[in-house]
Amino acid sequence: MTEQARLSNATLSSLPREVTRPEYDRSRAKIGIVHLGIGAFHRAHQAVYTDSVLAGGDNDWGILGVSLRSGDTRDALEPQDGLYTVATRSGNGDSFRVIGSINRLLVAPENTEAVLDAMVDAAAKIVSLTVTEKGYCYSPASASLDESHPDIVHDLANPTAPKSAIGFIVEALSRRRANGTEPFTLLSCDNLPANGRTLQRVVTRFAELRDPSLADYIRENIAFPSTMVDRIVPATTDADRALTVAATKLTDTWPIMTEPFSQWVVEDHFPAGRPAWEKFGVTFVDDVDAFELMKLRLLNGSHSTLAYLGYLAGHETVSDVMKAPGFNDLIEAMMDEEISPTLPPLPGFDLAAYKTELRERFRNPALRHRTWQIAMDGSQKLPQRLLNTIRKCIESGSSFDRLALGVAAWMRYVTGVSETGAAIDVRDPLAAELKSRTAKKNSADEIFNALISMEQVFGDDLPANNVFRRSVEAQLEKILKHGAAETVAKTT
Ligand code: CS2
Repeated sequence: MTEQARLSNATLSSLPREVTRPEYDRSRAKIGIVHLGIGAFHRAHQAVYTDSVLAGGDNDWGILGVSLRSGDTRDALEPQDGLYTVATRSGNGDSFRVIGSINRLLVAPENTEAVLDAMVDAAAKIVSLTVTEKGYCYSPASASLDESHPDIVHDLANPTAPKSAIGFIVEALSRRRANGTEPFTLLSCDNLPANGRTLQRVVTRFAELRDPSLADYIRENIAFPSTMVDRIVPATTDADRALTVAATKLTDTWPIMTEPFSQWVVEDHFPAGRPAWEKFGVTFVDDVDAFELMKLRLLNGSHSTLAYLGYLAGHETVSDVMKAPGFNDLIEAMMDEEISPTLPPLPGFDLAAYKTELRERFRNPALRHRTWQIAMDGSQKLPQRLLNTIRKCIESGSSFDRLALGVAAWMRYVTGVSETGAAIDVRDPLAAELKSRTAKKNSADEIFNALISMEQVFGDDLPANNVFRRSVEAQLEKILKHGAAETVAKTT
């Protein structure tokens, strides 16, 4: 087989007709958005909506993508002029679209000043983030800044050469204030409850520790709209790269695989201006909290539950898990009986249809979304996905055995040994602590006791709550005795 040419501005015109591509003059775009955390999710979601804005003729909203850690994305995309392919995959077939909204890429540890310069540039009106839960350098249970976090300690000691997203944001705002440049809007696009307010809390606290007048400036001048983001984006594999070359006849070293569904609900508070994203499917609302809670608890809560139980039961992907005995019923009952009653009302919203569609999305046979991928960073995900929902059930005196099964599966998973005795590659910022806490713990009460005192995860209420203890321990007991597959198959 001959080597295919690389995707780039120069080769765009050779794409097969059925591949959608930027038809606008990319060179005219100004950098209006600096995005921190230029990973697969951003490239499948906000960058796609913004590509449509640029195609619509508004050149003010090109994206500068910043990686806060590794240079992988820059290395893949720079030779492609920032272009990449999004493959939208489902049981009905695939479609391919080349996205042109990423105009420049920077790797923060290699080029701190260039990142700060871009953030200070007056044309940048929005700084957006997908840095995942752990990128907020907070305690997940309380959602307040973790002042002992190594990156925060570093950034407070070296404010002009930051490492964390929080450090970059505060330094850039400080420079804009000093220059008299209008501030930008901060747009969190991570899966956190009230993500705008959470970002505001950690940013303001960090600024307070640097200089209280800077914190006042931020309180008075900076907008932090909350958002709910939703699109399933599995990690790209070599098979996906081959699929993309076959369809586009060009080599793309980092194409993105995703599903047809995409949703973005945003609070409309952008004093410095924003793209007309509403023309391209984004919903603007006054208050996003109810949407965010619905999505976090129903989608992400179910996802994590399927991931831990499914991994333990030996399934590689979510669609495999959904086919295994009992899983669909478990998730359906968990959504209807345990999660839905905890959700704030969303008048006019068809919740039943939303839940049915969610399960359909999990079944998408064309997406190979690995249970292991979703299982990552559980210590950061559990509070908002499962534990807050359980708190609501405890408050109302209703049962939550299925949610407890999800928590128990996480506890079993982080012991680091699978049901066949193989090692589990537990990826989590607290992996070392999880490992040492669970070492040589075998029974349900030993494992539960080893983990429940992690205040960052369980707060100061759940460790003392006997209803919680009884329910989670009982489920953990079942998983240990019968294995995850049988436990799920028998759960009604
Ligand atoms: C997933 C999410 O990896 C995970 O933890 O639950 O990334 C999920 O696919 C997205 O939130 C969907 O919008």
